[in-house]
Amino acid sequence: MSTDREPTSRDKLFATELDDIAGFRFDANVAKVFPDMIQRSVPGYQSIIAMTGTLAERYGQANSTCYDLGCSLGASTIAMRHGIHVEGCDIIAVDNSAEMTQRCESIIKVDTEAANHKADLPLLPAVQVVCGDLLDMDISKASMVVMNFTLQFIAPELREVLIQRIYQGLKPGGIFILSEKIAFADQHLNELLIDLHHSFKRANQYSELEISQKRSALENVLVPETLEIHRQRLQKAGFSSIDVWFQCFNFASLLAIK
Ligand code: GEK
Repeated sequence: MSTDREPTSRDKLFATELDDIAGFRFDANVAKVFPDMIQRSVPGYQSIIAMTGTLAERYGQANSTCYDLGCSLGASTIAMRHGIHVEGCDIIAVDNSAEMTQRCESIIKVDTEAANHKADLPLLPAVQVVCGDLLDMDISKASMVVMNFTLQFIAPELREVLIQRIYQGLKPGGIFILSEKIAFADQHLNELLIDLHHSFKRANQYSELEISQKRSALENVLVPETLEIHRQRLQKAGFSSIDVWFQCFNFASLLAIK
């Protein structure tokens, strides 16, 4: 029997030749190998998660809510949770994959138990894990909203309204962290950075077959945009201070402050 206390399984989902490569879905198979998959696939993932905690320490406000939109197994939520040391700051973690939220719930439970043992509990933010579409989430009295590698899965035509709602839900001085796979307007650069990303995956023991089948599965499911488009959308929503704080190849993280 597998439990969330066991080490994560190795991602071998695309290791054998598939007759029909269906569009990528965050199902039970993906949820099971997710930590291994994301660390071997996203350059800088661990730094971005760790910095999410550091930013939470700075920006988490008393009597506010922090949101993790597209939480998967709750890595960003846990980082925020341990960064925040103010009273009355809770966290809402949302994902529309039931397989992800079920596992996320048990991971959060283990985290709470560990904090309990260390008597860390008094200021440890409460976490509510919600299984649902982030597009339907009410976002209000937020001091921090995190979307680590999730906007890329939202239909491009719905992104502007979502970012506007995030801006409206943030308190003054609140922060939005947006991490994404990005595209480049210059075709040569775009191809080079995709190639460098594939080299990163090869270095992490993904085979050519795994790289190419995963790429096909993500086609039209993960839609990257340029940094310029992200910046313009954030500006249009009303954010005042916007910049990239991390980039490695075609993966970047922006922060935007209200
Ligand atoms: C991490 N942030 O570990 N509503 C809710 N969830 C959604 C939606 C939606 N409309 N669309 C996609 N998702 C995490 C990693 S993974 C990134 C985020 C990746 C969820 C989807 O189910 C998945 O769990 C997550 O967004 C994206 O820091 O796999 O590249």
